[in-house]
Amino acid sequence: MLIKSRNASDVLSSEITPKSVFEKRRSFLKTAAFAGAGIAAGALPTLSAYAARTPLSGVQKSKWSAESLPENDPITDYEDVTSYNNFYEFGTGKRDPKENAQEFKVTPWEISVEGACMKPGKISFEDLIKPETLEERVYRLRCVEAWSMVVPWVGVSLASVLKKFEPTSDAKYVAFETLFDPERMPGQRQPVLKWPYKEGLRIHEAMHPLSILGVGMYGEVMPNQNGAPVRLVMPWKYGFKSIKSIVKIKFQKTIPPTSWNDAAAREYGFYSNVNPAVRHPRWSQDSERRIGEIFKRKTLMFNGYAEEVASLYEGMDMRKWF
Ligand SMILES: Nc1nc2c(c(=O)[nH]1)N[C@H]1C(S)=C(S)[C@@H](COP(=O)(O)O)O[C@H]1N2
Ligand SMILES: [Mo]
Repeated sequence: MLIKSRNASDVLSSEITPKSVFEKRRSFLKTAAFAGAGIAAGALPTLSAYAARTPLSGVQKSKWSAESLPENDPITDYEDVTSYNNFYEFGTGKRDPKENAQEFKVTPWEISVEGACMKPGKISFEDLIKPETLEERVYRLRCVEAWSMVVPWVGVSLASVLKKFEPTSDAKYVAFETLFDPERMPGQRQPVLKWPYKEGLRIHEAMHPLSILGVGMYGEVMPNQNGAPVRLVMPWKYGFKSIKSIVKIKFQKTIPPTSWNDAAAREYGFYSNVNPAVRHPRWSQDSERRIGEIFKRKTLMFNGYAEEVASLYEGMDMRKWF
């Protein structure tokens, strides 16, 4: 068992939750079947415990803590982040994923890593949640539909995972795919998108220190509706780049097709960097509504991460490469 003492300054943002949420969680822990002496001391989530609200242990604080955000940028309520979702595999309504994804079994789970690399292979969910590699990253995520949220994600650096497979010089892009299983993902029985959901990044974007594979939020395993068990989190890009329930990662020389670009190329480009200056053909992108709030906020270039990522796009015309 992993017991680690921490001093007050090590406290994770996810541990400083609003009181109502904290009380709810505590009463949940009391009644949950697996609640026992081991939990607070950091029991690893086991396969059988996954479906419930299982705390993740060994999560390290990162430089992307809640304190690193401006004061007017508080963490969004757990309730809002887990009940207002886009996850078309479980329905196209914002409330559908929470309702329809509860029975979705995510164990066992493996991601196959293939293509232009020296060591193709697989990553299991257990490999990803090894304590000490997990970090809390409090990131904003902005949907192309002009709403946003601030979430204490738990994840691992995408670069650190990808490097283990030793990508070759042909690996110019990285392609990602969601699980395809219409039995378990009822939304895939409708032709709303070309299934499975696909996304892609340029290798430099994938290797950027801000890019993570998210395995949890608010100190717990990823709720099903938010993309369990593992999803991308790309905070400077529109939300749809943050592909959920990933089963395949492929290094490749050519630009990967992506679901939203396939569906509407005029509206969704490959890069999809958050950019208040470039309109969506049907609406402005210069402001956004934080879920749980009434008044709109101004949208920031690269969603507020310009200092970290602008250099990736130096010399590119962002209107052309939208
Ligand atoms: N597989 C898959 N991934 C997906 C989506 C989806 O429909 N299917 N929706 C995307 C969109 S549009 C957004 S805004 C984010 C939403 O993440 P959230 O529900 O955790 O807020 O997930 C993205 N990832
Ligand atoms: Mo989105």
